[in-house]
Amino acid sequence: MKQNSRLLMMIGVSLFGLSAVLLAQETGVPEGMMELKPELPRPLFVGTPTNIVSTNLEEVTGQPRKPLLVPADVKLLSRDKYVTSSDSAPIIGDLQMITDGDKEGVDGSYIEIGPRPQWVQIDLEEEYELHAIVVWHYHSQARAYKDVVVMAAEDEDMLDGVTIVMNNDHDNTLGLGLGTDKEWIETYEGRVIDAKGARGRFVRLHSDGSTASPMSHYVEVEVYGRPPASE
Ligand SMILES: [Ca+2]
Ligand SMILES: [Ca+2]
Repeated sequence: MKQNSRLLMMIGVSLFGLSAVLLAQETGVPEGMMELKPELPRPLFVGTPTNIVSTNLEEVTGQPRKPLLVPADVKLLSRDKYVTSSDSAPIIGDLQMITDGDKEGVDGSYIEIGPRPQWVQIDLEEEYELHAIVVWHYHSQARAYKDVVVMAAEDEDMLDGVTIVMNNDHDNTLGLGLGTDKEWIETYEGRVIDAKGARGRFVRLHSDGSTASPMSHYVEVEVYGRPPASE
């Protein structure tokens, strides 16, 4: 009887080991990495709308997005961090709502700035190695925002150690360079941008209205990263 239970235990342990190996193979997540899984708000519409027209819009496939792998010690850095903007007096809401953790798409959860090109900027208070920036502009209605340029720098004026993390300003409206990234249709999932280890204390997000309005909107921005490796 004792031997039987030991045997069963051994089988159990090896099955557990096997399933762990299979799981690692299935997910394809290399050691030391993890899939970034931002907490998501409630969806306000379902399905992927195909009636949004814009010259630089990515192809709408209806497929779930590819997961972003980041180092396993990456943390959310931006919660409740101070936000400034080219428009210091938003038409709707308060700039600090961009980092308050509320990602709901409903009225009262987004800010409106603008019109035309504007930016918002988060001060992370220290320099970090950045791995992901997730942005929810507005998700109670399908639309695509224009001239989205995301950059990181050491200083608040974006002069020192500047990295352009993404740029979908394909015709250089903002004068920051020709962007090769695509516009996307906003959903409750937000947009996960790979920051590829860019360094910076300040993160600035540009935009220039959307397919729906000349104003820009933000529900939430999250910045994920870790302390830079010492040199
Ligand atoms: Ca918010
Ligand atoms: Ca443009």
